[in-house]
Amino acid sequence: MNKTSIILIASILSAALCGAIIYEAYKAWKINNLPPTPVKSNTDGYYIVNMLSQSSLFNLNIQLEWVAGQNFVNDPSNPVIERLSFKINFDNYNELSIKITDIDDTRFTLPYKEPFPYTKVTYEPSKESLFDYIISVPGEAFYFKLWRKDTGEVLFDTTNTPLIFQDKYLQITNKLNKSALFGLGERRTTFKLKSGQYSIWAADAARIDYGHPGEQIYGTHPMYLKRDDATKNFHVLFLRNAYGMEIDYQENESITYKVIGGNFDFKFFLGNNNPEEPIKLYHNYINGWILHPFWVQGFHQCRWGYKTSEELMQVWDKFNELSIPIDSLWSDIDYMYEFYDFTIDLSRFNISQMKQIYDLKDPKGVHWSSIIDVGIAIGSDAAVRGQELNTFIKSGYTGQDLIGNVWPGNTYYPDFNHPNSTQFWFEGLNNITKNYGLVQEGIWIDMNEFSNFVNGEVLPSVKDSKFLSNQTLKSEKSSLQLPFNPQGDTDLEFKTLSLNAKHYNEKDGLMLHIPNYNLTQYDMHNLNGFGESIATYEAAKLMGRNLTFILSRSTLFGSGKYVQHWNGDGFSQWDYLFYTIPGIINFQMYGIPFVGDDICGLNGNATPELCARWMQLGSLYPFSRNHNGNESISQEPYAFPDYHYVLSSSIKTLNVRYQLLKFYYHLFVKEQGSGTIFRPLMWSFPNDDEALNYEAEFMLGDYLLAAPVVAQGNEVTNTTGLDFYIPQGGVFYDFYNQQRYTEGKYHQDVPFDSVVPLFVKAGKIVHIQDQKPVLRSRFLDNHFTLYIALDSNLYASGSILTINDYNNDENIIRNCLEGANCVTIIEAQGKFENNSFSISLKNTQEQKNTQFQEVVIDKVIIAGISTFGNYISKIVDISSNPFIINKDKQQYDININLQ
Ligand code: MIG
Repeated sequence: MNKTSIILIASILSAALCGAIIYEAYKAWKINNLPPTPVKSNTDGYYIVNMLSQSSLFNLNIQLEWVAGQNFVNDPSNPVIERLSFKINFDNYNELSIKITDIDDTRFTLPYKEPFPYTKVTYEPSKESLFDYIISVPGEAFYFKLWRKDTGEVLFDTTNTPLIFQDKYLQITNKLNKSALFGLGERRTTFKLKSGQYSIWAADAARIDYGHPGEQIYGTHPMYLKRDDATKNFHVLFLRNAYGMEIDYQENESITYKVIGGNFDFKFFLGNNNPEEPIKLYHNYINGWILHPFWVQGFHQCRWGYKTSEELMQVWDKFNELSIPIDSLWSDIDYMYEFYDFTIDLSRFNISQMKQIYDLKDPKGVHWSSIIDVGIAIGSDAAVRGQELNTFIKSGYTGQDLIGNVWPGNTYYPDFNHPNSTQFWFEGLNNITKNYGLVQEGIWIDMNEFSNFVNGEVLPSVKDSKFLSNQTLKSEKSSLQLPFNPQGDTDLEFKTLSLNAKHYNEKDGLMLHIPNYNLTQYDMHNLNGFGESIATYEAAKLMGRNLTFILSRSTLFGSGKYVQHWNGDGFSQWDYLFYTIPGIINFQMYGIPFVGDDICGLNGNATPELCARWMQLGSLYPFSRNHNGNESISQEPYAFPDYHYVLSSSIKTLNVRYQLLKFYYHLFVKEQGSGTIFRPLMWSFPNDDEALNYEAEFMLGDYLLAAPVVAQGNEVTNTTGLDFYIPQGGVFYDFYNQQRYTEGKYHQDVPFDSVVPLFVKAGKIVHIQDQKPVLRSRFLDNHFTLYIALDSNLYASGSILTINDYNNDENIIRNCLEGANCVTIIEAQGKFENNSFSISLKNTQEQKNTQFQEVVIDKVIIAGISTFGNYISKIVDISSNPFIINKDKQQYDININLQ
């Protein structure tokens, strides 16, 4: 130990004697670390540790001071913040925050309360902290290093890398050990991230991110899940900052954050080798996610281009005639009058025809879901009302309502920080029911990045032009000169609003209020869709909805508390089909597990083969919707009459979805607002490195493994060779024929006309609907077959909801949510005795407050009965004397004749 450290510790001790309790003392070692090499002249300099300002039981606060180098040039438009505070907060033994701010903490920060993330846990004193750290000694160049005490795994290490903290440019580097990283959304890319530069800046775009700046898409999720190669432990690191940023990632080497505002506010969540643990902690931090109504779990048909109610009627008729299961038929922007929000074009949409399709009392009736764009058409009633309520974003040039241009021509954009915006939005949405008598049960909020067909805004001089040509654009240059562009060559105002546009910023701001601050789009851009999500949710509540379904394209950390999501626009191409899987998995981590992707693709034309494969895969998406672009050829399941396999496999695969519909929904209910549903293999097999390479396979909960075909096959044989993998130590049984699969690689020829290869994990029980086919979720009864996949101890377990009315939101809320619980655990134990085999079933309530309605088990499928090294399966019909679950701790024995 050198002299400086001794002095330091002595001073801490004397502070302790003065009454402060030192829990985590300032740990500093002098390691001759050199000041980092400057990157630019205005970063010639470095921060030194100045002094320890505070140390208490749960936090440590250190001051940093800027030391300018010889070539330092301070940029007055983007000055270096000379004195910083570096704070560590020990939130719990497995949660820690690190915050670097200006010394007085006056910069833009998202409030530490809802709707933004905040720490809810309190320190559990009985648990020893998993964190350990060092910080450089006073007078030395600043660095810090954080690691796991138990394994030594480094979690953050800034040694010898620059810390830059200017007004509009922040940079910090974390050196990485050998590891895999997932997350950093939103983008369409592989699940395991490759080295690259990843932008975060909400953008309306259909593309794949190959790791170049500007390839990101709609949402803001600066979190990653990291798997340490050596220990196979997982943790989540979240950067609590919604500014535009670029994240440079070098696999196994480093990750550098380059952010254009706010603070560095990092939060760590540690887990062991079950990734679900840190993810659940993260979800809890971002306020969890909400449950959707049951019907939403069904199949949805949509397209951009159902231009009349007659056309909707034809689609509906086709689904009915061909017995294709469906719960919702959607309306894209076509239904509106001149693309005006909150209107229906009555010349094309006949209300009585609509009411017939959407009459839920008719067994054939379906739910109406429809789109709302964020831009409010100038000239529409809504625009008048919005101006009355003074609720639009203001131009930074004119001070008047900012004018953009979207489908209806020129538009205003609601400022969802304005206190009147909730009322405005509620009135608009409510007008649809009030004026037309139709209930928009699924509310689809689109273009909410906010998307704009002109860059920035429309100048007042061209305000009256309805459709603008490129020449009328404001200017090529952004309204602000930026020291750094996180989108690379793409201007930040590209297809969105001017950065200098003004937001409401008074004490009663709905999302936030930053005192003495000029609040603009620069600060708020990534919050646009989030604000609209909250307003839509509030409006739905004001309209009396219980469980809500709001499908939002743009999301922020914490959006899952208000909305669900689909992954936006893609192309009808094989690579896009594959990328839907990592896309859906990513949103599990981002806390919006009910997510889907356009089945058969949006842009371009789907081929019959692609569409069949997409229907097969898509039937297992949490949110399962076939959706098409305006220009594309039809792609409903029946749209390829010359290729009958599209229809026939769609019906088969949707029948499987509906057989599993209550099981699938139960996975969401069981998680109680945090955690994941649709998972990579790695989640269930964290120790198997090979499993990381099979990104096209996924698991539903820890129960079912799916191996969809995502590549083109042979048009002569109408089959595709599928290679799939059963992870190490895994035993699975084919969902359809109970064939046994153990660890290893498999190859199968899968006909175009088929369902997704699906396997039940040994040791698990899956409940399947007996009834078949069921064409609407609301007609599913409460009779089930239990698929019991025995493990090597002849044991299996699962769970089931103990409610019998899934269609009644209030029933679900009362019995399953809000402090109630409706999950009962089902266990099965097999036993050989003399020459017979028996299975004993029993159920146990998951929590004391489990409510019991009636569930009937009238069939069991038992896989994995081992006799002399052979595995056999049995299907037993017990409907004459069913296992009726209506209270806790029931037992039911089945004797099985193995002859
Ligand atoms: O500028 O409403 O992502 O699903 O069909 C395109 C038309 C606007 C984008 C959505 C897409 C929707 C389309 N919309």
